[in-house]
Amino acid sequence: MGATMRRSTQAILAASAASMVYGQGQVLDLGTVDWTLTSPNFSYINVPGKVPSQVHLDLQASKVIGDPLYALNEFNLRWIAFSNWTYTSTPLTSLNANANSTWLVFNGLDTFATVEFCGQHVAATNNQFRQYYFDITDIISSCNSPVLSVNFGSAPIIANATAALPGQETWPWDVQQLYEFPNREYIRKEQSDFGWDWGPAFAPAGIWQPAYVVQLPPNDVYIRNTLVDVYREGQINLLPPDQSKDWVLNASIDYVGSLPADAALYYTIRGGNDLLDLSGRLANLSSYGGRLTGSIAISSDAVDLWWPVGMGSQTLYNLTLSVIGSRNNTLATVFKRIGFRTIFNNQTPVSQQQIDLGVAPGGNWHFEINGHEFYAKGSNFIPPDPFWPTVTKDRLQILFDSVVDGNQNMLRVWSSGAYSPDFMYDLADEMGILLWSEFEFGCALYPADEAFLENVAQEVEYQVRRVNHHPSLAYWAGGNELENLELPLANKSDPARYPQLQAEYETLFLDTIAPIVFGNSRSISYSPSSTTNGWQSLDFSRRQPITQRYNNLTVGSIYGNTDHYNYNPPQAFNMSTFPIGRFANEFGYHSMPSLQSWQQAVDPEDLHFNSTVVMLRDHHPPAGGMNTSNIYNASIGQGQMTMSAQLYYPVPNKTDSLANFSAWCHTTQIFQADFYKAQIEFYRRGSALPERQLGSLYWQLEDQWQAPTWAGIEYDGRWKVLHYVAKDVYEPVIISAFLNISNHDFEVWAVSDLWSSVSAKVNLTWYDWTGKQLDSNPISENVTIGALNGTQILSSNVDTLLADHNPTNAILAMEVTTHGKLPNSDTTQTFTHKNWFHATSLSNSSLVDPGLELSHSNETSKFTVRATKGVAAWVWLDYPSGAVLNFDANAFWLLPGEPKEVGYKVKSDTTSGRWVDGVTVRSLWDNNVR
Ligand code: BMA
Repeated sequence: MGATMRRSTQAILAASAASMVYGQGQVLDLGTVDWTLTSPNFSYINVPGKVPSQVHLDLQASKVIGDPLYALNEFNLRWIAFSNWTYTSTPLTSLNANANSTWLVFNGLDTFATVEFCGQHVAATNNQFRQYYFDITDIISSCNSPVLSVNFGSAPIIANATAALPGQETWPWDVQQLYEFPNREYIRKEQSDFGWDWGPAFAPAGIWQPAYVVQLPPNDVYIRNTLVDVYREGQINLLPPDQSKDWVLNASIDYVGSLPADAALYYTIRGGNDLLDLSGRLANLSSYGGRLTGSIAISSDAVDLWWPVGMGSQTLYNLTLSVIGSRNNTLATVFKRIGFRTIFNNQTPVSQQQIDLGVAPGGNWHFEINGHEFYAKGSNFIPPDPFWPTVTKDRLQILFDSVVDGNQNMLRVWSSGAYSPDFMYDLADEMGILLWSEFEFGCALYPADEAFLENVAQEVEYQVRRVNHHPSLAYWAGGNELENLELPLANKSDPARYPQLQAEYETLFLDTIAPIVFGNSRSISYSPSSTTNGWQSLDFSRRQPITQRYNNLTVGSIYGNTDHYNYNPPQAFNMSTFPIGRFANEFGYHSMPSLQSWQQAVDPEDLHFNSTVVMLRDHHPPAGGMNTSNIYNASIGQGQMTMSAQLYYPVPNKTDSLANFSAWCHTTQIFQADFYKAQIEFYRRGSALPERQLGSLYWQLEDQWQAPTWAGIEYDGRWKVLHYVAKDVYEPVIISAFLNISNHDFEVWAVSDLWSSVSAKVNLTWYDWTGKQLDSNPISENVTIGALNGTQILSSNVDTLLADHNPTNAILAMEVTTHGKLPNSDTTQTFTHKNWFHATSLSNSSLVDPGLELSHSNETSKFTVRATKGVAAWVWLDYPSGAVLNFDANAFWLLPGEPKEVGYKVKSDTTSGRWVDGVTVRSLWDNNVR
């Protein structure tokens, strides 16, 4: 019998990329019933509650509190986190008291919940990231009033109590990064809920994920989670898959209820370019512990590959899995959308063949998609809101549009937020964004007692199985920066205890997590720490195969990935401080959001660079505790932004205080973008150097509130200077200059991440600031740029090049143009990239008024910008509040006379198009204008 799809199920499939239908069972979505929210601490609070939701959101909806993100409400609302909260349902009268079995299924409880049904205790929970399911059959059978109540204890208070338990683990004082609420490492709750250096600390509570009551007849099941693993025959995590092999599809469902002994698992796979239509019964069926598993082989020729954006199409297939009972009846059906791809994180030793090609010895550290190396271009994703229930698919769609518009193909989903919702992976599957995913541990060491490990094991098992089918899932890492930061700190502070602390780290991240990842998935690579020197050896006869390299390094060899934070402004553009590694997975510097964002969050009288409210929203360096007068640390962060702006750019000193604030905010964004640009160019050039550098993921993609942070996209979706500049240097083919600030050696390189070699035309021309061409050795030549490689265009010394010119009045315009094809594309495209080099910092350069002019055409829906008097540096189109959009280009440079047409993409608009009239243009020169 083939599992046929019924009409109703097709409709469901269209509505959602992963949904379920059931046999005769009944599923009550607890989001559809009425709830009240009360607190034993505050008898006067009794407001409607929601599922899924969190207490702060429900209190805000009932106007008990204002916007938590406004001004200093973060501090004013601490009382919510220190209180207990109860969600109580109306009587669930639609339930059947005589069902054969009744289950409560919570996809997420945040965090310390006591669940009662019909006035009886059901269970207590202690992990935000686990799915909990409870058999309440007995309770409902003798129930007068089927009321469900979920009482949440205060997470900060429970964390403190857990830390104080006798015999509890402790660590050297400086290892555990303290943000605001302490002791986050003892509990399994979103770590940034306790504060982080880019966000507020609310420690929210609530039924934050969908929840259900499931009622089943005898011999029926409810699928609570599904694993689908698609891999090449013989594939083993951490080793390169053989691309000539057929595919294996392994499917495994977790259910509640009772499965008939002869139940079978059927599949259909439909879709793709050739309208594939496969169906049948899964082989190798096994049933154990509430889990039914089977697999099939799929011919490699039968399916099209899934590729990340810019490397091919994102072909997806609809998979239906049906549990079929003894009478050929369908007990339950689940839909998953899948893709056929291998994504491999290559940490293998550099081979002799690679060395012969010029790669430095050591370990590889890069990704390969379907057997191909590629350059990973992207950033780090943080939780887009302090309150996850507000994060909808539509909201993420806007953000992910910006990811793709920004020429990014990979996000590192940072590891101390929450596991990404399925709809986030769905979007990434459709848009071709690879999601490097992580387990939620960061900037601390963690306990390794049995109860903690068991709790983590349950969490990891659920999450790995839940998301493994998404082709966008690229990688699993254990935690944030543990290997390069926390372990060395522990070693330094307490060398005697270090072996024990490292062993505990390995117990958690290798012995506990790795076997669960590898036991469920053969398609995804895993590493215990985000930043790492990689593995030293693998032994597949062991329960987990990895021996980490740590600092067993050979001089002259290069290992692992890198991060780079340097808050000493004079060193920002000193290339010798940039790390040389195989892959840059974090680097950054903070900047202010725009005036428009500040106005959403701060009263007009607080709109000053160092007003108390602005400063108390700067959490870098971390506040270091609950003291709300953390103004000292904030002043360090504000100072870093001020100093870097002063050092490198003309300093705004405008008479209008709001205009001055806005110009200052903007100048900190220019420095940020400039600093990231220098690093991205350096890393990308590394693809042509012995480090064979193959990735740049900067810190951080987006904001979760309006504050000074590392983000390139502000809270409402507005792009900072950084996101535009990253878009520009993430173009496939770029041209860049490299200055050694010590001896003034100077190089220009063209770099390409296309998969075939291209011939390119390059032009290098020196100008003065009025736009007059200097006679200093213009270059116009044709070069070849190798596949995923770079070509040096010029190697010289700036002092020699500008011997006859004043370096403060000399700028180099660079341009590369090539015709080539994106990977797996038949279409030849023109790739052009322009770049600028200034020999002295812009604060010391002879800037002139470029006489910028701006016009807009309603016909073409484009702006035209023109410099009429001189070279314009960092030309910036600004638009008013009320709309969110991005221009095709921004923060560019212009020669006089050269018109630049700029289109735009509107993401949201409450101004009925009137924002167009409010668009202004400025350049760095405007900082000099009072
Ligand atoms: C790295 C990250 C984050 C942090 C960021 C900025 O350490 O991993 O934990 O927010 O830098 O400090």
